Amino acid sequence: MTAAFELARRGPAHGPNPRVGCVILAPEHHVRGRSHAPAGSLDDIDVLGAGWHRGAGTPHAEVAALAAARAAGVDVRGATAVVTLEPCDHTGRTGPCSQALIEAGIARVVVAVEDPNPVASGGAATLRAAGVEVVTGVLADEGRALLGAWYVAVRRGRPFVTIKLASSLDGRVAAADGTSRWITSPESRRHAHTLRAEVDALVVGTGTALADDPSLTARTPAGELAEHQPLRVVVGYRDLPDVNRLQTAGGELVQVRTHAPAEVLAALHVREVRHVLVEGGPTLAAAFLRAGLVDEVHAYVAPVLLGAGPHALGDLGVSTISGAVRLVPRDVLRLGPDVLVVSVPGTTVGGQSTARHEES
Ligand code: AOF
Ligand code: ZN
Repeated sequence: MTAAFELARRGPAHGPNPRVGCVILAPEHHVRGRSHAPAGSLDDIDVLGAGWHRGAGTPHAEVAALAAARAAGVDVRGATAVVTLEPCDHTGRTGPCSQALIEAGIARVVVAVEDPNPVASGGAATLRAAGVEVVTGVLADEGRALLGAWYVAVRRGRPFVTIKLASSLDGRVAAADGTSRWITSPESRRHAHTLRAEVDALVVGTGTALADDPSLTARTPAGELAEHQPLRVVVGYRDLPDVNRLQTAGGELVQVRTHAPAEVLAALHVREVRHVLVEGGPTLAAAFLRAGLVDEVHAYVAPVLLGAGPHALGDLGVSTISGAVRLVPRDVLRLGPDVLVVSVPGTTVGGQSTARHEES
């Protein structure tokens, strides 16, 4: 399974489909149980085929692994398929993997995570009904972590939401006269671009679009456009007559005419967007937090003091300290002179915040 995870990681982190890996083991493997093989090493195991999913519309991991075995001229009848996600049971962009495994004569399927996608799930039951032995839940926590935003988005039926804040040490995003370039360091901005290249949509409010005329593209450290460009989404009713950079090369520009975060997410869910990055401004970020529609907060903090000027976040409706939105820190990263704090919403248990867990 560890090797299947490695294969899955080769797939793209963005896009409507999950990252999935599959390894097909010779029939005698699970009988001999070569437990002395180091974790993740396939050297000592009889692998008949391996594959991973390369993005929506391409073969699923199981089909890719079966094709690799076929290309190598090996017989997979009676073999074990180790898959990071339950084989699908539907015809979507491609056919059902459950049938492909049955037709190939696979005898046993080992799965990390059950498919949370109601449209595609059911593969385990179909396989069992056909006489295939199925084991699920192997290294499931690691499998869910690998599926990341996709897993949460598909389970909740709405995109996973990351809010990005970038501010001075005193929580400001611009000086009193509105100038804001640059508060955070080049290292922080580079880091933010790597995240942009992994999400499906960048979301800003009309206020930010009109005031900053951002390009909302994912760029490489050399300043070129990254291979994958997320959708550029502007939320709000105002027309965008003068935006220039948003019209230049990059992801498709979409305006969602609403102020309700849930409606924004519903519109993007229809487009199979799994992960959105809300980049501001303060009003839109606050609206998502007030609606309880934030899964992760990325706060870039620069050792800069402004003492005046707008804040990173608008009114959350918190009037007294007991109402504070307390998050659970997950990661702290130093980026040049700056610090990135990644935190997630918590559930408060006896005054202590604990991270909200995503379970099957
Ligand atoms: C993948 N790759 O390796 C596996 C998937 O639209 P489709 O036909 O590509 O189906 C996508 C669904 O299939 C996906 O949401 C997930 O539930 C299931 N399994 N998908 O893209 C794979 N095994
Ligand atoms: Zn499939």
